[in-house]
Amino acid sequence: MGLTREHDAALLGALFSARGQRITPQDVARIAHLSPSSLQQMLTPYIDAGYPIEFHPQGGICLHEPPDIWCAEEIMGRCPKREYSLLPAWDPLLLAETSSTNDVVREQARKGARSGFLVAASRQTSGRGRQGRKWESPPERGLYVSILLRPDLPMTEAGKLTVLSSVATVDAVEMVSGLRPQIKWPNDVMVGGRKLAGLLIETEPKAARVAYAVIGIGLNVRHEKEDFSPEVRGLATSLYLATGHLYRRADLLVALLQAFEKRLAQPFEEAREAWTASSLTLGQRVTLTTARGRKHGQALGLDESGALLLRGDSGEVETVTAGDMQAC
Ligand code: BT5
Repeated sequence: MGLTREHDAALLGALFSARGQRITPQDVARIAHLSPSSLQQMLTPYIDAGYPIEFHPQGGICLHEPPDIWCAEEIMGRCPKREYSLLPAWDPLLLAETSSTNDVVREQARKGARSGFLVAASRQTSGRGRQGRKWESPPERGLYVSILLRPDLPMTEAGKLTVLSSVATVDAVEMVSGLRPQIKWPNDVMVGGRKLAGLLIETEPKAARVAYAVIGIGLNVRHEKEDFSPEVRGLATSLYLATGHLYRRADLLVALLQAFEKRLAQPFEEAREAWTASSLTLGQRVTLTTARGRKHGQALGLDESGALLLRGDSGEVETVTAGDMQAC
């Protein structure tokens, strides 16, 4: 590896921005601020890891379409901090296997990790949904990622994070595949009526404000039908099943981080509008199952804090912050 992780990241970022095209070593060196002579040495570990980087005999260097591999330097190099970003630079930790990426990030958050720290794993052995439900996380099929944020928000507005994160997930899927999924309140990302992704957002309060939030996203990327259990198979889909194309998980992670950075920097109103435009259930009659029982009514939209507005059968409008929704 090179002098620092940042040098390597800049180099991979430069190669990815010219993906599939031949560029001169001088160009790469100029973008990544490296001497041409150090390039080959720096790139060897990445070539050994499986990145198809070719050095041409007459000079020039090319990154061919890479397989579904990733490394932190790729993610860092392709997601440099944007000028408008409210976050420090992304700090990815990529694991082959873990229990739940949300648990790893929570543990690091308690130890003081900063906003922008994130963990992605190729496999989770105890991937979680809400209320103790399971998130099926077979190896190298899905993107299982948790992002640490330390937003300056009162707990009463924590619902905004679900809205922002759902919209960023939809943006990322569209950026990579051209497919624009729909959002089913509160945390499902759907394609053709099936669940493509789910979000698990865990917030830690401190004096009525959000001390930190862990944004967990599970996105089904390369699953075949048999990769889902029989119970989930009929309800779930993957980008492969929906499009016939095997996308790289790293490309989706990069798109997700870029979308996140953009949405976080925007006024919440823009995310709310995007959410409304992508909503599967707005305007419909729905049944909500909440901790306080079942409610029927019409889903009207989101309020300024990100909570759902539901018009009950007797006409009264109430705000709901958690629950499960079913179309009637
Ligand atoms: C969710 O819960 O949809 C949140 C899923 C969050 C997963 C991510 S992965 C990275 C991070 N680390 C974690 O441990 N979790 C987060 P919920 O709305 O409760 O939905 C759970 C239900 O979805 C299950 O009961 C199944 O019916 C269904 N399900 C399970 N695995 C699925 C999959 N891979 N694709 C689609 N549906 C699934």
